[in-house]
Amino acid sequence: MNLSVPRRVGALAAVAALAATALAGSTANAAPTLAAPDIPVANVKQHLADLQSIAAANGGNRAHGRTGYKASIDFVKAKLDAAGYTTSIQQFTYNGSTGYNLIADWPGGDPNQVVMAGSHLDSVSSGAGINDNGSGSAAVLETALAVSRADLQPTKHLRFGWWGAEELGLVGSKYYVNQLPTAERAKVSAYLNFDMIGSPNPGYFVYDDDPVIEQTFKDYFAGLGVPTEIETEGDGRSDHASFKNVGIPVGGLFTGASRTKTSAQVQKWGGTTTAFDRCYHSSCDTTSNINDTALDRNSDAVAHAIWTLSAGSTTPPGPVFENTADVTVPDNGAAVTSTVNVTGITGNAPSTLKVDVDIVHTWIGDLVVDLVAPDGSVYNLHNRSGGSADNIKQTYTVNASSEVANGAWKLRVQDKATYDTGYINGFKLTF
Ligand code: DTR
Ligand code: CA
Ligand code: ZN
Ligand code: ZN
Repeated sequence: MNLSVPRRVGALAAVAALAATALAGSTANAAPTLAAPDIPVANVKQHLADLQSIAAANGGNRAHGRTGYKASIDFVKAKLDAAGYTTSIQQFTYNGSTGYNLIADWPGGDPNQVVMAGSHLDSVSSGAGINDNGSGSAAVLETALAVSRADLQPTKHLRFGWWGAEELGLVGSKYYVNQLPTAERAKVSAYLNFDMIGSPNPGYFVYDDDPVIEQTFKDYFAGLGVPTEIETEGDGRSDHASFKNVGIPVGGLFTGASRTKTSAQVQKWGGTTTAFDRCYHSSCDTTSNINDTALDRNSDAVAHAIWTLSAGSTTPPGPVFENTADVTVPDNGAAVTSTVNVTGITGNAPSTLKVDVDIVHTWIGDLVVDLVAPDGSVYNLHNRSGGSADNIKQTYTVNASSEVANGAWKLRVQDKATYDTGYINGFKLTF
């Protein structure tokens, strides 16, 4: 749950006021950015079908050094050329074979502020690589085509990349970054990476790297009411590492590979306590190895991030106040609190106050979690839901526009049932 509705006296009146305020707030405070169009998931799936056909016609895969990879590059390039992009193919050699990166620039925008999105186009040799990583490649391609259809004229310059030989060690993206002059690297304000975003048993993971990029994705999923988690094993695991290693701000999305989805994650996202993608690096990674909802949501999130981050008028997140002290929650006992003292903010809190909650506790169905404003107003965030799931690590968006911002804000946690214990690990407000 990402939008909390205050459980205050006169809830119906409050909800009505909330709805009115939220709409007014969203109109009044919206950053002047164009909304991204919906990305038709049918188009993305058609690209995946085409990539699978390419694999079938080229020995069953699209791996580095094989004919299926070059055919994939030519397929993507042709669509971008037809859509008005300035494309180039960068060759490199690895393991005695020629590799290829495809770069596509959308004409216009400030060349000194480049927003990049990329994905690796190669598969492993055992199969067609439709989730890994046809999914990322197809979503980035369709977003680039949507930019063309809209004839978007963003403030910043847009560049897209499809990388070779990622499966052999991020080879293509490393080559691209290494070849990029230092002065050109400095112009890249963001690199967004999409590697496996349609897993059949999906999770919704956001890379925990650049905070503005991370928040951009989190906001999108919060708007869908889809909870997200931080991608904990992402560092070094895909092409964003090549960019991060030279200081370029990075972010991205991921729906999971061979790791097993936990019961808590099943409660959150549905699915089963099995691998996020049981066909990871296997011959069964075909067009039937895709969850359409995940592919659709993530494709739309790609477009949202491209439109938002290239507009140049994104309102950066406001000040952050955090308390990371551990506070033990007594078993079936009195409520405890973690407090942040907010200072230096004029006026009221925003209608989209971000509340990051981190509670380590087994059986979260025991818990009632509230945000308590400085004047004592209570905003319920969690009320005994979640059953046997463990831990609450989530960002809630609270309409706190009726609250004065400065003062002592408290996260209040009470364990209302015996057995199962835990503690508040952290509490953060972003204004
Ligand atoms: N190494 C990627 C798959 C992968 C595994 N963990 C992550 C985390 C974030 C992005 C991608 C991945 C591959 O096999 O292509
Ligand atoms: Ca869509
Ligand atoms: Zn892979
Ligand atoms: Zn991959």
